[in-house]
Amino acid sequence: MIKLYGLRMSNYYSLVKAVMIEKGLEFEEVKAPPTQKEDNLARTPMGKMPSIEVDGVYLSESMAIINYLEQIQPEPSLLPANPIEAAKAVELALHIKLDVELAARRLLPAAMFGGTASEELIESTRQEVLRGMQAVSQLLVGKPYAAGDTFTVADLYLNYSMGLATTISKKMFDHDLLADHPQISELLAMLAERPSIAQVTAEAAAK
Ligand SMILES: N[C@@H](CCC(=O)N[C@@H](CS)C(=O)NCC(=O)O)C(=O)O
Repeated sequence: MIKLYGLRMSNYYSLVKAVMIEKGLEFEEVKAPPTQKEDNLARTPMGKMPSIEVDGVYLSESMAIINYLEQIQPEPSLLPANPIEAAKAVELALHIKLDVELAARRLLPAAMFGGTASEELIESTRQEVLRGMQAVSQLLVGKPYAAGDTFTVADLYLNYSMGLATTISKKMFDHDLLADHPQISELLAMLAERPSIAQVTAEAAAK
């Protein structure tokens, strides 16, 4: 059985967990905080969460894990069958992850853990996150899901990345990231009710 390492409070852990639920895979959750300790680094070389273990092999990075899960359990697929549509879904997921969430994360210590950030860092992050949101908005198809008519990895990254980016943006530069993107807000409301996502949310709240 697949072991999923990390903590339920992590958005990327939650994302991978939702994928396994979507695919009906059996898995065991193992509590593993992000540390630079040897055993954790063996599982996940940056010490981050999540990671999985399959037959004694460790794998980190949510996109690599999803790619593996997609191959061992192709149905239901989290990518459109058409190759270019599948690539567009991954493109959108990457822009959400790298240009919105990861950009905003630079201010995470200041926003949530009592750290400090220079005015320059706040302003450069603001500009980058807004540019990322423009890219996401340009690529987002809707109708009804992020990449088109089926639920894909793009919806998962949208669901699990926007919360953190929105919170950080509100706190650090008093900007409501979703205010100019009602289509994204509506999609997020729909995704929150999806059974896999609702289950992950409920279990994280229960601890
Ligand atoms: N690129 C990684 C990101 C994982 C990540 O940033 N995890 C966070 C928790 S949501 C973490 O472990 N942070 C602790 C750290 O940065 O040391 C992925 O997609 O899986």
